[in-house]
Amino acid sequence: MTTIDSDPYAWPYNGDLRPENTTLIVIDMQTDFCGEGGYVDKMGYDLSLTRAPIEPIRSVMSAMRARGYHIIHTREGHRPDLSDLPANKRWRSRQIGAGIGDPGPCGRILVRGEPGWEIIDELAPLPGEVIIDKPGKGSFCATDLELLLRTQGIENIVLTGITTDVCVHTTMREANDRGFECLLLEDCCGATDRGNHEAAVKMVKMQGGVFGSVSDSQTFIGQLP
Ligand code: C5J
Repeated sequence: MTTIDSDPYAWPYNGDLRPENTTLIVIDMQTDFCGEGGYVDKMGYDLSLTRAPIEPIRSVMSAMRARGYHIIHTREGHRPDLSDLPANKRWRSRQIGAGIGDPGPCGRILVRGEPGWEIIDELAPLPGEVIIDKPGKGSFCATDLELLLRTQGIENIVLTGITTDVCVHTTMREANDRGFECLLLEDCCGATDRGNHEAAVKMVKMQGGVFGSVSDSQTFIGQLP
């Protein structure tokens, strides 16, 4: 029986925490979401909020790599011909002055292969680590993530990345509904608004842990088997 001190329950619920059945997922740590000239910057949000999780994620990723846990990265982005970009998503992004597919300081915004779409150097995937390219906010929609998790025998998912209230939350909800046991590491996530980050963390803890449980990087690293 191995668990991590978490709120509202010690995670995972069944105490079965092993490298073989557990993955870290690092969501959308791309220049477009936390780098100068990227999508979030163009929308005028405070980059310090989405950059805050970089160091905590780095520590968690290094501890999990050292113990042989699965590591999965995701990237939000669209095909260069924008054939997978819903018209309403493009229209809304243009409303706020950061049109997806339009040129910007880091190349075309949220387009696969452009500099802004790349994962930041500090959290670059190692060769052999899984990268999921997703056109939407959730990591399960229009990807092979679920197939990969089931094939590898993964039951527990540790969620990190940006943004807490959008892609991290959507992925956590999708995973929870599929029966995966989820842990959110609070300081390893960030949102474009501090209040939204706090609200998103609080939502997880309702109803006895409606989407899973919540811990932090130092507690997690200190107790990880
Ligand atoms: C957003 C994301 N916020 N990665 N994407 O549009 O959360």
